[in-house]
Amino acid sequence: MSHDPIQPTRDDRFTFGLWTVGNPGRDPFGAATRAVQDPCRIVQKLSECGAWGVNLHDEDLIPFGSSAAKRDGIVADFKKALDDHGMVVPMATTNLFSQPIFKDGAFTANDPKVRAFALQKTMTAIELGVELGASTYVFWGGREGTETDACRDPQEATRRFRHAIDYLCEFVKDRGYDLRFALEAKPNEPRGDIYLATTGHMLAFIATLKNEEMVGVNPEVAHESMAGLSMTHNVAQAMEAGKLFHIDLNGQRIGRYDQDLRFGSEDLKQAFLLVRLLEGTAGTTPYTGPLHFDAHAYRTEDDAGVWDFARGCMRTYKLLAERARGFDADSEVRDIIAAMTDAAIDPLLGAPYSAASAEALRAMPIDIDTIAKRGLRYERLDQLMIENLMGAR
Ligand code: GLT
Ligand code: MN
Ligand code: MN
Repeated sequence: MSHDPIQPTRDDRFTFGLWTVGNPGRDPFGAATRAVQDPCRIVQKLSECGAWGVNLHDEDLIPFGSSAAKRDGIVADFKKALDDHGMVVPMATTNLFSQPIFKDGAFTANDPKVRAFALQKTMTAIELGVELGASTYVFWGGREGTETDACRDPQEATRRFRHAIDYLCEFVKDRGYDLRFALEAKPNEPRGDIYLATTGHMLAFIATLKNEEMVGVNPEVAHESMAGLSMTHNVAQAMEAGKLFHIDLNGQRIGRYDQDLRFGSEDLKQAFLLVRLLEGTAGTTPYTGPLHFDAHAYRTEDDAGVWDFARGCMRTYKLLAERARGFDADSEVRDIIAAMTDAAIDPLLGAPYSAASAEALRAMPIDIDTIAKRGLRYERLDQLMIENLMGAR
């Protein structure tokens, strides 16, 4: 059999949530089109497809309200499946949105009993995640929002959310767990408006936490795109701040509901630029954490289509990584980018402020007319990217 260079392997660090490939195709307008799958079978199938790991919410594995004995049995079977199929659980999270008690939010709900229950549920779910080996814990506050802002002061919501994250950081420290938190933003859906709507909001919020170093972000392509923003810019800001703890890869068209489509199936150019950034093919520091696909197969698919979908996410990522390496090795691309450097001025701009450096900078002659007239060749650069993407280079 010939070697397939885009066949996913464990070394690629690809992961899927149980809820992603396990999505039965239910939507607000229609019932499930696929059977609910056993989590152990998902582990086996993902392993066969070449994934490295599987992520979960507490309720993806343990049905809400299960007895302690039932829970322990499920966990034992799941651990065995992980071992049998060489799979890991790098990330875990809490379902704080499905149960009706969370209709007004979880950590930000007005009823203190709901907030207390959200903390109880999360502490139990953190124990489960740690037991399964997770080192990242995601917080996606899908219900932390409003339809009517008359119900609470949004400033109070921020304070409540901060209290919950501060409290849970202390819980993790108290237990001595090796666990970091990753906050995931979304602008709306299922609530009319969700607090801390984008990754940028999350980064600003994290700077106000007591254990700031334990908390980073989990940006999702679909969620940043729903807000009309550039996923690549937002991920880059998180990387530059040392805060990209996790990532949710999928596909989305701007202006729609949260589509969670197969990675790279929409806006191929943005997907390419994102992979280029994550892989650091332009010479920047790469992201080395899990590459998680938070997406699901079209509702039209049967079981076979689900695994086509999963393989598609991983194969597209690998193809884009290969394309990005080719693009950044292309001498014409390198020449266009290198033309922006200036050996005389770069060292001066790189130096910290001093009275002497400021004087040197201010004395530097700059021919503004020539610079303003010069074409930057970005049209050619973008065309090179498109031709590279289309396999013409
Ligand atoms: C839910 C949501 C995702 C989050 C998951 C983690 S659950 O499917 O749509 O974006 O990442 O809670
Ligand atoms: Mn989504
Ligand atoms: Mn997500």
